[in-house]
Amino acid sequence: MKLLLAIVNNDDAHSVNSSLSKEGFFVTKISSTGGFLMSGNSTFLMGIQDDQVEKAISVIGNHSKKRVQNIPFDLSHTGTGAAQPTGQVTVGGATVFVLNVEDCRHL
Ligand code: 2BA
Repeated sequence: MKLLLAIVNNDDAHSVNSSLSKEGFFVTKISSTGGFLMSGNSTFLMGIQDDQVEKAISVIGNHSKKRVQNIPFDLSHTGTGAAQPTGQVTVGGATVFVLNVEDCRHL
């Protein structure tokens, strides 16, 4: 068994969530914050069988778009405090971690 941790843009979260559920996956969605942009994203937790990993990743990938986002403030912490865009980064589609699960019990 595996645990998938998938970090997804908030704008894609509803579509990813409903598509995974429709495909029969059990999903937990957690509200999270990216450490670099400090903006909200969504993290999905999914306990799944090994042979379902590629299918789950494919569903997530099909509903997660890449976006170019402005860096909203000075991340170099030079102390200007200016709320000016200082550049752009490409965010997403999704970042997916696949972890081995030793045991899982529904009690
Ligand atoms: P954030 O940390 O807010 O990062 C947003 C985007 O900023 C990243 O997009 C990447 O393009 C850029 N970025 C992040 N850290 C950077 C750095 N130290 N220097 C330069 N650019 C940087 P994605 O790579 O698509 O990541 C989207 C979100 O997924 C991230 O939001 C973070 O919440 C999560 N994430 C991505 N890689 C991760 C990792 N290795 N571990 C934990 N979380 C990760």
